Amino acid sequence: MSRTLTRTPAADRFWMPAEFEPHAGCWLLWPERPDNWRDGALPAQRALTKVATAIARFEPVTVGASASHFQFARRQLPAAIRVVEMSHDDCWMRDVGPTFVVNAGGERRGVDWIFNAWGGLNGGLYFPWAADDAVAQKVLEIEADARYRAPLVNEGGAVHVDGQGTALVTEQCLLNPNRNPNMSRAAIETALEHYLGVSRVIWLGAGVFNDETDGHIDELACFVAPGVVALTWCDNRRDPQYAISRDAEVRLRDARDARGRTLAIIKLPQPGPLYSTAAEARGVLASEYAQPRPARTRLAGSYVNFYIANGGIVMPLLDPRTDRIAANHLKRAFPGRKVVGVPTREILLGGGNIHCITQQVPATGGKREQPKK
Ligand code: KQY
Repeated sequence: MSRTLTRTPAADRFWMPAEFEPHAGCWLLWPERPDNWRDGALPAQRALTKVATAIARFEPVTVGASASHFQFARRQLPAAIRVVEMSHDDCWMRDVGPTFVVNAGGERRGVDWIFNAWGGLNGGLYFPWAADDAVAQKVLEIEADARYRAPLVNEGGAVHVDGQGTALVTEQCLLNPNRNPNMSRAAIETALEHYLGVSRVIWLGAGVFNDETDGHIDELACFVAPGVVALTWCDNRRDPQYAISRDAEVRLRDARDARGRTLAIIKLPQPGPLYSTAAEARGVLASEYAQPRPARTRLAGSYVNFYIANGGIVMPLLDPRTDRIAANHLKRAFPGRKVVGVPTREILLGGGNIHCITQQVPATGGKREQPKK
């Protein structure tokens, strides 16, 4: 049984490692709900199968599927991918799964954030979300990792770390009154220090334009190495993304990480701009329990939403005009890894992308260097 711990990761000298550190594997969830995914979720299931298959080239993959979808998911996914029965409200494992932490002795534990479907009854995306909120605990049971239940509404896609003491977040998301209305900026920073084991929080402003998560960092920017950040970029001054990316660039240029370093920035072009079509919108079931998905909605497409696997990068293919440019940037940023592109417009239509549907499980056993305060 997985133990629930009463202290904090920082008090126990645990911290969140960077995604580019070694993994034991990766978790995903099977997309199912017809009021978020068009055509009974079949196109999204096909896209997720391709993503899971691509990641499985590099590391072990587990997919959670509900009881009624288990057999179908099992048949669609390659045999090398483990499928386990797990109830959930949608498939955003990054946000509903645990945020793993490690210590210098190579042990691993998990942080289980309070999940409220990106805003609860004040702008959240669906109701109910209790099954989602139980996912992190179930994953930790299966991984046999001890659990910290954090007293904070948060999602894995709302935080990125360099594994050396620095976290990257957005004000739009972390300070949104629909997450932790009674916590000040300073209190949220302190909670991140306690639960991620960081000593420096770099605040960007808004997230990617029209991102329905209230501006998750994992659409806007991420660490590709200590001291190096990839940023969604837009050169068109008339596009609402222009000012957002520009502001993020200025803040990143002014920032110092936990070790006092300045940050190098890799600009990944924004795809599109991309919009949902009438045919895509028609396939989504109208429901009073989920937000509507009307046609011609601006999609929060971003190449920053890639997954870093052991020896590989699995990136979204979203626009033939920019896919290759983004892939070339990622090849240069990750010289030791193979960059694999997967068409993921069907995942984007549901509001996220490859990073949002995945959760890495850090490797155990090896010695790690504790970030200095
Ligand atoms: O950005 C993410 N980590 C998740 C996107 C969730 C979208 C919900 N429809």
